[in-house]
Amino acid sequence: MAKVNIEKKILTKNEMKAAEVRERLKDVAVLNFVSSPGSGKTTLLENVLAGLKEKYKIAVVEGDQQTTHDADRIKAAGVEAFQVNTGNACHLEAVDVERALDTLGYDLDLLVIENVGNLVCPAEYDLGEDAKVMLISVTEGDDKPIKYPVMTRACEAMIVNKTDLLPYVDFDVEGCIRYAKGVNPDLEIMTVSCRAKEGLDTVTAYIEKKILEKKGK
Ligand SMILES: Nc1nc2c(ncn2[C@@H]2O[C@H](COP(=O)(O)OP(=O)(O)O)[C@@H](O)[C@H]2O)c(=O)[nH]1
Ligand SMILES: [Mg+2]
Repeated sequence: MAKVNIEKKILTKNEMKAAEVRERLKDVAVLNFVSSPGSGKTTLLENVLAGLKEKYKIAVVEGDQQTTHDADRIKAAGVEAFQVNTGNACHLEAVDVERALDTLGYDLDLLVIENVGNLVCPAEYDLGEDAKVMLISVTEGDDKPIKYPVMTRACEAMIVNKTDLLPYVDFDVEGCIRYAKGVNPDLEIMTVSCRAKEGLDTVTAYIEKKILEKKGK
């Protein structure tokens, strides 16, 4: 007799919550920014969102173990922000995003999530986002995309930041991109310097494309 194997993936509590968040944000572009601490996530958001906020309704969920520094910086740039302090935890969970949205509201064009700074556990947690975006700064070493392949594979785009510091560090941009593409050939790559204000238009265009894709649905 022929045997049929029926396998059903059992969703974790976080995956179920992420699905709920995704459903409620089905017309909103949701981007989850991940990186090592200090790569420049908040600086990039301060720069890029300041322009986009003139056209779109934007909110930011900030994740850090402690302090409200990043939410304060985003608010100072004129964008709504909600700080989640994760205490001992190394990542945000979908329930944190849901809690933030209770305050921020769902009437948005773009929700940006800045995850807790590390390239390990945020890779494993779906927050209901459309895409994860990884930052790497040139002071970190160009091999990070292959040292943290789970994250590299989980991301849609990688932004290489702090290119103004290239003359002072041993960082091979092409080599870094080669490592990254070796792990995830579809990765979209952008290079920027938030300090020198270079490449920011490319990031703005990427985010705007994500907003318009969701609006078009
Ligand atoms: N030289 C240089 N410094 C930068 C650049 N972008 C950010 N920084 C600095 O890097 C540090 C960490 O930035 P921050 O945005 O807080 O990083 P986050 O932890 O990833 O959010 C700050 O001192 C920033 O001023 C850049 O393009 N060039
Ligand atoms: Mg930050």
